Order: sequence, then structure tokens, then C-alpha cells
Amino acid sequence: MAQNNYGASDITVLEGLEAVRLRPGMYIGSTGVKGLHHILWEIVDNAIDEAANGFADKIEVILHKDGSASVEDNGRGIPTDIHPKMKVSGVQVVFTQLHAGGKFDEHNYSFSGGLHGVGASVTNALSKWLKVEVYKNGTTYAMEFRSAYDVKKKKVESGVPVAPLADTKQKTRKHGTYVHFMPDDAVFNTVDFQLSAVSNRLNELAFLNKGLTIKLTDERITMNEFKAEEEGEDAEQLDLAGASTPYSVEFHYDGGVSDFVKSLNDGKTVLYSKPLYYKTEKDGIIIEYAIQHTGEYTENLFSFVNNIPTPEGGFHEIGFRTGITRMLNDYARDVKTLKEKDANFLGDDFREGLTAVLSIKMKNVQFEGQTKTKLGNPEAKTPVESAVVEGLRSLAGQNGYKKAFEEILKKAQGAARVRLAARQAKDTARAKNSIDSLMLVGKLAACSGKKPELNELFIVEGDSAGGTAKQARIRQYQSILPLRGKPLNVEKKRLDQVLANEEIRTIISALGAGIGNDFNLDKLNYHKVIILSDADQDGFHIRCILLTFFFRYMRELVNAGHVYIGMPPLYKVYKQNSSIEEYAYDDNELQEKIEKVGKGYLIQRYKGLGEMSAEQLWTTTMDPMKRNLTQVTVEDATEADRMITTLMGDRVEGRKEFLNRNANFNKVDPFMDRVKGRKEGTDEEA
Ligand code: 1YM
Repeated sequence: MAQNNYGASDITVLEGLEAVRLRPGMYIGSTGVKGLHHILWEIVDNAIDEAANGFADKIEVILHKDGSASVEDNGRGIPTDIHPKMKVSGVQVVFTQLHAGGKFDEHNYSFSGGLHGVGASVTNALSKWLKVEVYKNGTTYAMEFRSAYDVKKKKVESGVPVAPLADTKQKTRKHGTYVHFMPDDAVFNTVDFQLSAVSNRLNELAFLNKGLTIKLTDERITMNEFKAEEEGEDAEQLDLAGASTPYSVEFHYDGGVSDFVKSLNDGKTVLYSKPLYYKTEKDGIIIEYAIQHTGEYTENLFSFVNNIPTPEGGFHEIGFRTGITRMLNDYARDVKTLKEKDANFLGDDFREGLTAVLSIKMKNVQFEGQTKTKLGNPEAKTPVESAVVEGLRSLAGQNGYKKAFEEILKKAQGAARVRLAARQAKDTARAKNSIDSLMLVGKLAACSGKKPELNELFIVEGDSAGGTAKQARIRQYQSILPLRGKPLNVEKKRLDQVLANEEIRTIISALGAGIGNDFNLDKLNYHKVIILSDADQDGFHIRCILLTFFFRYMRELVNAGHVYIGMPPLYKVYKQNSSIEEYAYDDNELQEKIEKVGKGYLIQRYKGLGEMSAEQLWTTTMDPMKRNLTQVTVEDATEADRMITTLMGDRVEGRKEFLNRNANFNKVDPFMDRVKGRKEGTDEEA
């Protein structure tokens, strides 16, 4: 591994920790579980950077029984010598000064950006204690920080060094850094690390950093407990060894993003077995991508910049798509799939059924967009585009990939044929279009207000509930769209089939922002799109179908946080001949409400929205002051994609297995587990 002389003098110093304690949200986004994970990612990021720079190839993360977490890498170790200006060790600077960047900023790549990269000192500031060990020069250095009550200042000071960095004289042949910290429960609403979220992200980081080994251990649960929970096996039946071993996994991918694409396509029919993979460096940007087509019809591109997901796209994605279109059109001419007189394929034709991962690493990233996950650096476009053209050309020349390119062209021909046929059908349809849109408007009870920011669209299951909602609504800003039957399950459907479905067309025209690649958030008529379905299996299914549609064809709508689930109550608890009535939204709440109403209570169980009066529907479900909305956000797009493929696709085995594990619909909502909800008005994950 590479050698490098580095000292504490290279560390640039910015600010102290007080600001972080005062306003944690500014530095880590929130003090919910997301913020909690953030302080873990700060430490992991430093270890990843060390690996990305070629100094480490192993990272170990442990979630300890006491609620603390630790991260260890086998890199150079954080600098231990004394910083000439600060007069303290490099380790102390890194953990007490905001954004101690060091050589990170100029000489090396700093593969950090977005909210990440504020530095390990933020983790220290928000921890009860933090311990560091550095293995270097054959010995072990150690240092500890604590939060403590400062008598003079009359407040809690956090991240205070217990003593300067010390050489413990403990001999070691190891090299690297170990950081162990206890999140402060006075700061966070929850201090429970979520195994699934931590595991998914570490797995993703292993895909994105080829050859790196990341080991995760969760000492809070045993191997058997994990198997029982995750795989539906009976804990009693499992072998005894797993009963005492803590849960542990190792992520390591020699194929990098190629393995990533393979795993994304797990359960889908692929058109060729080996993904098209290429990695290169251009103009100081490291570019890596993998491509594999499936029998499906939508495009699934997952892009990353410096290991951070960029679901809003940006210049790297533009370069990527342009490159694919250019290379494949040229290739189609070379092999005479396109004759001289033929028009070029459109980019869409090549992207039908495409699963791809694009990962670039560059300096000075600029993130833009609604959620700051769009790459705003224009200089990224051309290098990515030429990397795609160059890489695909080189692969097309190799024997092992001939079939892949044949299949891609075949798929594009099919897509183009459908596109042309659909265009013709649309042209004929356009004549009677005016009647069509009148019919659509007929179903929709539109609001009178003209401000999309204030307007809400309720998509309501069933005509009868739709009627009640129309009576209950505030006409000025609430629109009601009743759905007659079940809308089409769009998973595995072509765009033209999707558009042929009346329920779907009605939704598209009500939203007014178009669909698919033409979707334009600026034209959206409603900033809250609220799905209101019954709290039973049918209602659950309708909700899944609608979310699948939004995820596949209007992903920006979901990403921008415009989609909500309306939660009707399950029970009314009341007393005969009395005005006392309370609503309960789940079984726990029912118990609470029974106690509140007291002796002589009666319970009504709501089986559907249709059973409620307009007044009840208003108070429980539609009144912004009282209702219980859950905002749909996609925490992890790759995981959501996997989940939708399993639940909504045409492979029965995967779904059966999943449903067997999570069969109790009242308890678990498998969709919402991955497409995480947030309660209206808070930033907490539900
Ligand atoms: C478990 C967490 O922090 N590893 C780590 C951090 C650093 C280095 C090596 C490092 C970086 C450089 C030079 C450099 C950091 N150093 C700094 C600072 N693992 C973990 N491993 N020497 C060592 O960037 O040039 C910040 S992080 F600021 F001191 F350079």
C-alpha cells in the first residue's frame, strides 16, 4: 500500500464544537434516527476516504450492546504529532475543530460532500464520550473525550479531552484508526441504530468501493435472532452455535458496481448475463459504471457522486445518457441494424429495461436541487460521456459481449416500434381529445383555489367514500378524485399500456405535470397528493399500486415529498347518549382511548371509509389540524426498487416468501418499511 509523510501541521482549523451542540440540525440534518446515523457516517466516511486513497482495505463497524458504535480501519492512522499552530496532537484537532480538512482539501481527493464531510468533530460534539486509538509506528496511541458539566460556564460542554493524546506503549503490528463513541441521548430523540439502514448503506459502500472489505457486527442481537426475524425461521429450531454468536456480515465485491447491478437485477429476467462494466479516470474524475438490460420497460439508473446517492440526477447523468445514445446509434449503423435511410433511435429506446449504476468521484462537488442530491458541476458531463462511448466501444469489440449488444439493439427496435405505433394512435386520439379531457374532469371534484402550494388532492378508494369526501372537504383547496376500481398495476407494463388505463390517465391529468421523462414538477397542480384507502387488504393493495405508479413514472413527485398516505382511524370509542367520542388509529391507541373514555365505553370498528359520515371523515382524516398524514419519502432508492420488484412484479416465489414472513397486514406494512413515511409537520421517520 502507498506511503505518505503527513503531519499535524497540514491540518486547517475552522471552528469550535459549541455551534454544533447549539444547533445540531444545521450540521446533521435532524436529531431523529437519520441524524443519529449521520454521526456514524462521519466516522465511516473518514475510513472510506482512507481506503479510497489507497491506504486501507478493511473497515469494521460494530454496534455494541450498550448502544455505542465503533469503526476501525487499517489505514495510516490519524496524524499523532503536534500541530504547530494549535499546539495539540492531530487527533485532538480532528475531533475538536469543525471541518479539520488537512491535505484532504487539495492534494488528496476528498470524496465527501453534501451533508457529509462536516467532520468527525461533529460526532464528538454529539456524543457522551468518544475514544480514539491510533495504531502507528509499532505502538498504540489513545485519547478520550467526554461531555461534562462546566461549573464556571454553568452548562454541559461536550467533546472535552480527558487528557492529551498519549502513547500507551502497547506494542502492535497493526496500523490504522479505531473510533468508539456513545451518542448523547440528551441530543437525539432516539439512540437506537437501525441495523437494516446501517447494513444497507455499508453494503452499498462496499459495492461503490471495489475490493474493500466492510465487516458489520451487531452485538445487540444473535445470529439466530436475526435469522428468526429476517428469514422467518424458528429461533428454537436453529443450531446452538448461532444462539451465542452476535450477528455479523461481511461485504466485499471484486466486481464493484457490476456486482451492484447484478444484485439490483436479482429476480428480474436479464437479457445478457454479464453487465457491461467500465472504469476509467478523465480530467481528474474517476468514472465507473455498469449496465445490464432486463425484460422490463422502465429505466433504473442509480447514480452516485463521491459515494453519495444523487437521485435528482445532474450533469453526470446527462453525460451518461448522452454517451449511451451516441455510442449505440453509431454501433447500430456500423452493424447495419440502422440502414442509411433510417432515423436514429431515441435515447428512450436504448433505456427501456435498463438497470445501471454510475459512480463518479471528483473534487469540489456542488450539490443542488430540492433535496441537495443533484450534481451541479457542468464539467462532469463531457468526461462521463466520453467514458461511456469509449468503454462501450471497447466492450463491443470483445467476443464475450457480442450477444449483449445484439440484445440491446433488439430491445431498442421493439421499443421504437411501439413508440411509433403509440405516436400514430395518439394522433388519431388527439381529434377526440377535447371530449376525453372533459370526461376526466367530470370525475374530479376540483378545488377553487389556484395556488398549487396550498392545494391538496385526495385520491379516494371507491365512489361512496369519494362522495362523502366531496361533502366533507373545504372546497377552496381540497380536490377529491374517487377511484372506481383498482388502478392498473404498472409494474412490468409499457408506457402505452399504462396510458391506456383510465384511472391512471385521470390521475395524470389531475396532477397536470405529465409523466415519465416528460414529468415537470413546476406544472404540478397539488403540492399534497394524499392517498386515502381503506385500512384493509384491498386498501393496502390500492395504496401499493398507486405508490408503484408514482415511484416508476413520477419519481420526482415522491422525491420532492408531495405524496402522503391518509390514515383513517380503525376505531371509534364512545359512550351512548353522550358527546364523548375518541378515535384510535391502531391497537395501542385503542387501549389508550378506552381508558380515556372510561366505564361504559362502546367500540365501533371501521371497516372502510364508506362507513363514516362526512363530519367524521373530516375530523379524523381530512382536517389539516387533526388528521394523521404520513409523508412518503424514499430513504433508499435501490432498496425501494428491490421491494417493488418483489411485491409488484410477476415472479410469484419471491412475493410468497416475503408475504409468508410478513403476513399480518395489521402489524406490518412491508411497503412502508422501505419507502419510509414521515409524519406531517415533523422531520421524524415513522
Ligand atoms: C475509524 C475512522 O478516521 N481514519 C483516518 C483518518 C485520517 C487519516 C487516516 C489520515 C489522513 C491524511 C493523512 C490526509 C484523517 N486525517 C485527518 C487529518 N478512521 C479514520 N485514517 N494521514 C492520515 O488526509 O492526508 C482527518 S481524517 F485532518 F488529520 F488529516
